[in-house]
Amino acid sequence: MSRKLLVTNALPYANGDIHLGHLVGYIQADIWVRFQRMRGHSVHYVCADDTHGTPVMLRAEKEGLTPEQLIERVHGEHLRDFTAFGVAFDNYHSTHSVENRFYAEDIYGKLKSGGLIDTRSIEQYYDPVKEMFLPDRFIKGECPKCGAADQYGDNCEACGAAYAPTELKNPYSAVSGAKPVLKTSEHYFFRLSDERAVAFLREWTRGTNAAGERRLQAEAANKMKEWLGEEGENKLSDWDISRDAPYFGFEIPGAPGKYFYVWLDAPIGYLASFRNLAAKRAAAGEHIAVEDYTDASRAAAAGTEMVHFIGKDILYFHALFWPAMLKFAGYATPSRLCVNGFLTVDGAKMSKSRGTFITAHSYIAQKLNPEWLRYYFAGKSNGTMEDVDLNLDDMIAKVNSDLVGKFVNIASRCAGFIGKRFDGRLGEADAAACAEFATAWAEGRVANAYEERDYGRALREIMRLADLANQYVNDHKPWELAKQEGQEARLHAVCSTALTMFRDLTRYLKPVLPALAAQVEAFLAIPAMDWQGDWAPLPAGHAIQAYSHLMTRVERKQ
Ligand code: B3M
Ligand code: ZN
Repeated sequence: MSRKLLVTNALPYANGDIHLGHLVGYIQADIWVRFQRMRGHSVHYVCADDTHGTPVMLRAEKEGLTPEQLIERVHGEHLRDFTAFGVAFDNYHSTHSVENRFYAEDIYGKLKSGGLIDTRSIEQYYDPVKEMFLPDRFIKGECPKCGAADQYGDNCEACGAAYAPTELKNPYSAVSGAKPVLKTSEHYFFRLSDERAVAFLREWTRGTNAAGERRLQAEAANKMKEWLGEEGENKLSDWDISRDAPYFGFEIPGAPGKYFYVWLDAPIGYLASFRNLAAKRAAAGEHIAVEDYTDASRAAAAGTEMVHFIGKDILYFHALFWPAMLKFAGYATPSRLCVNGFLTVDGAKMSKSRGTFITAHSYIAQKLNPEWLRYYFAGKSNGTMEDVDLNLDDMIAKVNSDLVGKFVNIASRCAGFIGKRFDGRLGEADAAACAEFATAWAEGRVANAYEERDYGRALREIMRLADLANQYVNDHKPWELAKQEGQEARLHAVCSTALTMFRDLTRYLKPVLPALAAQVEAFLAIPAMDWQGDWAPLPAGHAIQAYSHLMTRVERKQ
């Protein structure tokens, strides 16, 4: 049965560059999407920039731009970077859009009529010079625990303590330098502590989705248990969803001067991007039934799935607030969260001072092949929330030994003979020699690993098969057969067999290395490869194109 998937990646903030740490999750999602499509499933893959909030507002001001100008420029940069790494969204939209305002207002309105919105007064630090309330990150002062100077309002980088901004000693505004004053204002809350929400979240965490899979990885489910507490317990607090003007965002209907907090409309951006995609497709004459994905009862009937790929730092938002908001507004809830860990470089956090903070753009500007990184990250991904470590020597070794040494090498040693000696036409492949390849395909070994997002396991199986293919070539030595009299037929069969094996390996690598796979499809003169049907060798008599080099080695100096 064909699946109907809506797949999303977390929306990057519009106030910063895409870096290699971001790319872990984007590459993981893109691989999964490409794999599902090869299987014949329908996938809509969307993302957007997360544009609202104080940091964007202040950064625009600093650059002498309006927020709209800033987010437009950053949108272009982000899309450029994702495209360069082969992360191929069907739509890359913005949370500052008419679609997002529509959904935000609709969801809020429904929560309100469901009795799940409250207002209450809270006291917060206010910058009397800048005349604005200060988010925790814009208040600095001395750590109440260790006394370190210039610490942020939420936690201390020197001793790791977490605290409220009001506990800071000698606080000052990071915006104007002024001493903040406490000021009261009315805020809007989403009543997450309502027993309906708690009961629903318990059920949602435990249950399975339309595909019969668990919605959460084991580690994420454990986190949820911790947050939700024991049966009968209620550990959830209501969620503050409003911010006071000045704020770059959407004004709350019926609440002048109050804006939706950026995290309220950020995940709604998934739906907004999807709706915008549908509008673009409609203009091209194609119909996407948006409500089959967004409306709870229609989604259940249509069997659609909504799958979110996110980093582990934003699990809380996606596993608590987001499903509850959707549920009590009558929207379809997420089928699955695929949570990835952080990127470390040489075992440590990426750091600007150590020079290990690498942006996507600087990687590309260095003329490094983006598929090297896709391959490396894939090999390090196992479908869990574990961190992924980038070690450059390891990456160079993997790319050179696996991709160049094992994979590309098979084609480069056999293709020339087909061109020179057989007019570019393949002979009969030796099916018996390909037995392990046929079995691997029939058993779906690689497919199962991709499905489970255990790409490391997929690549290990692919490289095991690549070793077999190289063994085959080494055993039959086409370069020697080519020099011997009367070995024409043998040479033809050996090269054709090896190229069939090479075709298999490429097909398996295609979700990870789409550009390389496209080059191979052109070289083998075959239609775009998918993941359907029975295993069969490349047919005898099929004409291929001249071989041209597929991938170069990474040099350390690069
Ligand atoms: N912009 C934070 C982040 O990039 C936030 C994600 C929103 S996802 C709806 O990690
Ligand atoms: Zn401290």
